[in-house]
Amino acid sequence: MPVAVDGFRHHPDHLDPAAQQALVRTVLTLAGEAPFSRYVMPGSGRPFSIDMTNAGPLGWVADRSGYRYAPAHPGTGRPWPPIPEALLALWRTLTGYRADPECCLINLYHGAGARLGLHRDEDEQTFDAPILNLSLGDTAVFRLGGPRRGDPTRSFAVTSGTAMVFGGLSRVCYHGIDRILPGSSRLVPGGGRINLTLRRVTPA
Ligand SMILES: O=C(O)CCC(=O)C(=O)O
Ligand SMILES: [Mn+2]
Repeated sequence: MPVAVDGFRHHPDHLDPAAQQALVRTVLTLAGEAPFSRYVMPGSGRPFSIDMTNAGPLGWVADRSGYRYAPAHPGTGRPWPPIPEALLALWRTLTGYRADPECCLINLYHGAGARLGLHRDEDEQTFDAPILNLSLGDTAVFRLGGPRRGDPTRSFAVTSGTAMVFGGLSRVCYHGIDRILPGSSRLVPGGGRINLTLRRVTPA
């Protein structure tokens, strides 16, 4: 474990190559129903450097007016597709949480400029449940800090097939993606990294 923060668990190679391939296919099918969008940041309207979509009853969305959870895709107006059974099974095994996740945010990082600034996941109504984070494709440089923005941070590489669980104190810790290492994996067609972030949004 590269980082010791209460409640944080890092499982490199949790998904074998066949499971990783199957998940990529699943994500591409989902993206056929709920296309990836390039959200913009509240206020500034500056675009993110990654593409996002969701599965589950609630999807995380961002626009000029803020960050929130919404039951439908902002572009198509259709409900998000259900969270695939394989992901629910991973959630149940790895988190042991008493209720299923309501959101699977799907992040697609492509190219040298793709990153995600330091932030906390705090748009949920409850921080009771852990967050499950799955990585597919190119290696990412993940940064993890503490519960306050000024706390020291560390970075470590996260490779394809890795599962990370953010429970306990780590649930409210700042984190982000400094960059990906383009070309470090051939898993994702066209290159890049897919991250799946599974969250409980409402109290169970
Ligand atoms: O890509 C990652 O591993 C982190 C994603 C993340 O922190 C988020 O979507 O809130
Ligand atoms: Mn996050």
